[in-house]
Amino acid sequence: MTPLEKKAIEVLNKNWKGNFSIPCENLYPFQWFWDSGLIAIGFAHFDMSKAEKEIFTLLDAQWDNGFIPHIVFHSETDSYFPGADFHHSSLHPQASKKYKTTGITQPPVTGFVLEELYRISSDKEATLNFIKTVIDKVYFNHEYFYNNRDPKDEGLIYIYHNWESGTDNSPIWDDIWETMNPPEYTFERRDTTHVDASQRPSKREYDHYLHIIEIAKEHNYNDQKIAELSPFLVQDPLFNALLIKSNESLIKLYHLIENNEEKIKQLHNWQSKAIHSFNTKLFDEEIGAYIHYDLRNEKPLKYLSSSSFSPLFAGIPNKQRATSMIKLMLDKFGGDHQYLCASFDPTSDRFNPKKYWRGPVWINLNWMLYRGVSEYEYEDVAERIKKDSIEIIEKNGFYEYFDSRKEIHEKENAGYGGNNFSWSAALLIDLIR
Ligand code: 9WN
Repeated sequence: MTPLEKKAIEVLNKNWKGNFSIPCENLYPFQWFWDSGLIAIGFAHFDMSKAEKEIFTLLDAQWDNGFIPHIVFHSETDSYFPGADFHHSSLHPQASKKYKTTGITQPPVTGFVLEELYRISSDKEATLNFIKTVIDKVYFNHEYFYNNRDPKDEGLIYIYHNWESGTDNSPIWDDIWETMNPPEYTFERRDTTHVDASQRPSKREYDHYLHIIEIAKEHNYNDQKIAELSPFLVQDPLFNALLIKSNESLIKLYHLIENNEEKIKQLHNWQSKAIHSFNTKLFDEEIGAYIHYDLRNEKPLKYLSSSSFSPLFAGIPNKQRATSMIKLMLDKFGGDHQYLCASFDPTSDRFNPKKYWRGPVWINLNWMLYRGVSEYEYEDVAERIKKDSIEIIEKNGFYEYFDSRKEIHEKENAGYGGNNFSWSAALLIDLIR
């Protein structure tokens, strides 16, 4: 085992809290939805029982309507804002009675994570037995999305908050902030006591984030009301690609489990509608990749980001389209002076290589792009993404995000946000195994 892998295992074990993991100390002291899924992939390589517990605990916080929250508040610490009291998700009649949670969700990774656990497992029978105990919860979560988050029956799910996207302060949302004018709230930021403020969202951005939640709270987190009233209502290509990828995994796993014909049929129905809409509505010919759609203001958000390439991970584009997307990625994001893959278009004036989702490289997106590009058999590009991911971690440590400009890494530490960050460690393990 290499020293880097050893260190990655240490990071994961340190962030393990008995039944679940935190993304990192201080900055993120609770359990997060998509973090948990990706962390389980890392654990699966050396401690399957932790991988299973991670997923079990996450799904234990599922609401009675199938919704899975983006944060499960396992402790009372006030070192994170906004905490459980602000979110007050128990206003929703079907919210978890067992855990305090948020009333927003995150990208639905759980389906494909279960398939990853099965792929990695050296005891397939035991892992399939575990999967049998949780898979219906994941199916129920997908059913929740299609029944409650697709008002026009397009097979495309909306998100009603930027925190649901996982790519929280992407410059794409700037267009939506321009349509809003929230009050200037008084609150105490905690993130900027842990991390340099230049690497985090601004105070005004937080006003927008809080305002959307205030509106949801006024209506007890009722989905129909949110669809009617939320100023933020977006069909996000990353979120929808991960749902499609997870649907595909559920189909494969239900086949292995057997006797689930009805569910498999339903999953195929969701898939055909979703993939068709995705390829027509979310692909932008001019840009040459997938983009976000603003459902509230009925307009495409014409920006290129790492999310634009994420449909490769779910096998959504045909080979021809995939080929031109990969070329675009290399041309714009992959010059000799750049690490793949910046989170936002490096040629845009909204690009900021230090600020969170406005430009830095994130390991979770890199991992998805690596997997997607290799499925389309562009092994050299896949290897480049893998090499870049390992190199930035080797040079800086297991940070949350990294500067995409190579020259900065020669001069100073170019890892930003939280350190000893769980999914950077987990996915590094998967990349090098
Ligand atoms: C809000 C935990 C989460 C990730 C997100 C990342 C960041 C939270 C924050 O941290 O978001 O959910 O407070 O900034 O953007 O993707 O899941 O690691």
